[in-house]
Amino acid sequence: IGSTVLGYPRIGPDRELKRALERYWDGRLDQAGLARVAEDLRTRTWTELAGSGLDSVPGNTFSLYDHVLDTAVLFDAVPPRFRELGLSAVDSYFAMARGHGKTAPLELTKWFDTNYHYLVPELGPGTRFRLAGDKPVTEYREAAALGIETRPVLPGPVTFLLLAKPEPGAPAGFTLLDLLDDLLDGYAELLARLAAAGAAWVQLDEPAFAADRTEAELAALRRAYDRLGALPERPRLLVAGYFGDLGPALPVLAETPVDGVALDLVAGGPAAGAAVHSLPGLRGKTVVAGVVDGRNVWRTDLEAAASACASLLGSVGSLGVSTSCSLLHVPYDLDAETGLAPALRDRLAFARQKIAEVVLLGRALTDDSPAHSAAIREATGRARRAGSARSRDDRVRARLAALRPEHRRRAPAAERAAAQRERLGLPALATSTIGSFPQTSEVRRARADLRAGRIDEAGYAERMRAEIRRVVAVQEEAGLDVLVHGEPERNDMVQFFAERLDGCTATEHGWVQSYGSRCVRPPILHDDVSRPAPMTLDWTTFAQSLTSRPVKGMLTGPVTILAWSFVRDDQPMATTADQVALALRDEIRDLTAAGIRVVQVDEPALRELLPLRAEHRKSYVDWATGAFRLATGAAPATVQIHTHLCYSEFADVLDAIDGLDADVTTIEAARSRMEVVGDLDAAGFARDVGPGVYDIHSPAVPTVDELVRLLEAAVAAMPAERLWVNPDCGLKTRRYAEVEPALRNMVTAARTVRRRLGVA
Ligand code: THG
Ligand code: ZN
Repeated sequence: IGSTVLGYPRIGPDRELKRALERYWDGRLDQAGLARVAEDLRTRTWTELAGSGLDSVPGNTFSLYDHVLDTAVLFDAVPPRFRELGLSAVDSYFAMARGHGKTAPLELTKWFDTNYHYLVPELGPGTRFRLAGDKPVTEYREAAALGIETRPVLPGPVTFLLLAKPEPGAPAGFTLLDLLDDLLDGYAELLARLAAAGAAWVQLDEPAFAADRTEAELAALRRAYDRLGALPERPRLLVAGYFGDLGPALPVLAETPVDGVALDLVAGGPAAGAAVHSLPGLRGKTVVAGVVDGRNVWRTDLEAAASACASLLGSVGSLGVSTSCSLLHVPYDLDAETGLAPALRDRLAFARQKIAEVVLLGRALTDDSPAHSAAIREATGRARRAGSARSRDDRVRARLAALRPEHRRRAPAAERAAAQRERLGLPALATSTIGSFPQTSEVRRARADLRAGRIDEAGYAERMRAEIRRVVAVQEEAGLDVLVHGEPERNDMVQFFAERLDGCTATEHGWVQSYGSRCVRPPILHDDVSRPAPMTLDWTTFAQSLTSRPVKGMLTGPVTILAWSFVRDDQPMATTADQVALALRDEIRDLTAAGIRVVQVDEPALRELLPLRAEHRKSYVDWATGAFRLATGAAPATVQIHTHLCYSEFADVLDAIDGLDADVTTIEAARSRMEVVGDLDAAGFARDVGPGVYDIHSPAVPTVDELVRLLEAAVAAMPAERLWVNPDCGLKTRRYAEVEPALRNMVTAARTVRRRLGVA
């Protein structure tokens, strides 16, 4: 295999696919037009990868929406509700991704611990896999016609099953892995077709084995690759396990007849490489060393990477070199980023630059000519000099060094609750919202006008204040108890803060696919972080000046800022998180000094960063909750700290949520009919909870009756005095025409239930 990458971005260097998809969905582009954009992107990708000097070019990395959905459709795992729609193939595919009329889409969920989201296949005892499509074969042939040999990449069969979920109504005894043999028939047929088309290698991704797995799951891995490896007509098989150390899965794979394994030596750490030496099964196989970080933006220390590769040489049949995982998680090209400070730019590598690093490493490994080692030495010297030019902020360092446990500790929760009751005077079942209000076209236009220089800062601020006046008026009219300013001034809840912190840089073109056509631009946390000036104070105090009701200060928490950024890798995450936390702590101090009585610190990503292996869990929960408590720890007992989490399955993070020690936690609950409230209470969670009473992802306006029923379910599970009433999440993506009646109904429902309970 030589030098390769495990995968590549597909949204397009200028987000061509995003724009084509959105035009197609709007009816402004036809199927042929969409297909032309897709084909053009594939051609450009293959041409670039082949032209860059990689020995092996990955194929089938293109997707119109998501590669897991592609695989489900490929093997005909299409739930009946989509078949019944009678749509064309491509529209049926998009219906699974986005829903169609009243037909709900597949669930979208996190791709391991990255910021990418995949669609969860729904499988049941009646699922009959069969090879129903030919995307990997067609794309293999398409590349071959351009003279480019590719290595088709697909999720492996075991990871595919482990990422799926039982369809609604599946019987209790149903196990996804029961479907393995049937699915392997489909993979076997596909491999035969790829072999017939001429494919020399196929890459099957099994990242699920970077997480803890049961014996049964390891046995399934063995069965799968014993079976696929034994096929008479097949391409060579490369099994890729990334996002961590494969642990006990590596010995399993080493004993199967697969031809190669790709290891993540970045996330897997030194243990991942060391394991190779003790496995005689690998001596006859290709081992692809993933030494270039595929999901962060730092330049590689090539000398260190080359020696990590070299240390494997005696223990493997043939050595390849690669990125640690697919480059899907980094932006395309650093060269597009013209506004970066040169000292920062010298430290960075995006997808295109990482390919060049892999090529250089591959050449040095296969040919120890002095020219190659000189090139490695020169690049390493440059990367190391750039890295050491990092600016140190001694003030921040001194503050970190002086931290004591009491900085992360507030007054006891009961004492705080009493002080806040007294100061805020809120009723039971107090009503509020999560923070953002609709981002109207006027708000977006104001931002564009500011960027284009059509208005100045003062003109922009005036337009934002006008929007805040409207947001406050809407809430007073609806009768909400705790108000927000609506966040019209924020583009993205992480980027907004990144743009205002020192040590942190937002990019202009660094788009990374989040799901489907949606992208984010993760900021880069590159130096010691500090807050040069208040970030949210003016907007919040302006809103508070308009009303006597409490207005919440709105901040993004340290864990979420890290989770949705590219974070420096030269110090522990915990240290960077504490630096961000200190900046937020100062912000909270300013807010409370200005009379703000409630501050919300959102941590929607708390769960996303949970380590894949249980052994790393405790240290994560410790630093994550520690950073949150450092951010909020200076708030007096009379100041109420809220937090918001964007999901309802928190059984596995309950200790972390508890560890945040927030006074009020708002969560998603409407779709689970408030079940989570009882779960929280049963688990001994003793502080206030705001279960979302309606789903903001839908434009439907909830009726008062519906809301009353949900609230009654909630008060049956937890005392009304500890319950809050709020929507599921922010209202940014909704329209005022939906938001106004929904909030009015929500307040009416809360008042109705208060009356019935006889509580004030
Ligand atoms: N911000 C960041 N990361 C995130 C989220 C976020 N990761 C998880 C989750 N939220 C992902 N969800 C979304 C939802 C919407 C969009 C992106 C990710 C989105 N993006 C716009 C687009 O692609 O058109 C671009 C937004 C922009 O202009 O900045 O709509 O909230 N960091
Ligand atoms: Zn949310």
